[in-house]
Amino acid sequence: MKLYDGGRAPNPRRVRVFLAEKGISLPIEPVDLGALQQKSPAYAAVNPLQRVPALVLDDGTVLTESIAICRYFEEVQPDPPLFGRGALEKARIEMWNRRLELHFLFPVSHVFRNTHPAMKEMEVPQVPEWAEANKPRIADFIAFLDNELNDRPFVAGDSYTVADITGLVAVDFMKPAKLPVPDELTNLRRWHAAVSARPSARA
Ligand SMILES: N[C@@H](CCC(=O)N[C@@H](CS)C(=O)NCC(=O)O)C(=O)O
Repeated sequence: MKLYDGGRAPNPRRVRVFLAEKGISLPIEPVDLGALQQKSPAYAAVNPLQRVPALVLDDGTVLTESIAICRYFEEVQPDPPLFGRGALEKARIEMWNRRLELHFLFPVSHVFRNTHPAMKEMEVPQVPEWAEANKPRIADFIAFLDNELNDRPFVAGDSYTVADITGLVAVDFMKPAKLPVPDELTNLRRWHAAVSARPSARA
């Protein structure tokens, strides 16, 4: 088994944090996105979509999509349960993870990819107007999230879940995207400090 990783890029980091929370370690093969190694014929043979992460199982099966990879490991090693247990809890965690992906991580990624000079060869064409269009959506969503975090310690409830991982990675990715986290979002800041203090956040 081998995990193709992408260093500081947010989606591979989601998988690394997830694995750290599970206490799972496996061989990691770095893919140098800065050198566009994801577009090399060797890596394109692994993932024709030329994106990381990708997990290759011992029988040669390739899994891509961060959450699909996380779900695989959740089934292989259910503890701690990061996608929840029982119908309602699983649905609530899925809801929050999707909300954070669609309304937070992906928009932050659009801002970064469409404005940062280092992304010129990956995001073709870069559309700065699309970055601008996403900025107020991000601001609205983090204000909403801040309000939600008023009455619970974690995004989806009382326990740390995959939704917190998506949120942690999204907040951290705001920095290179040059997006501010307003001081007044005190619940968001408290939650971010707590999830950042977990050893898994260093993954
Ligand atoms: N939906 C995919 C997204 C994968 C993705 O976009 N990965 C980025 C790094 S965060 C990438 O490989 N970018 C390379 C490129 O755009 O050429 C997932 O969740 O894993």
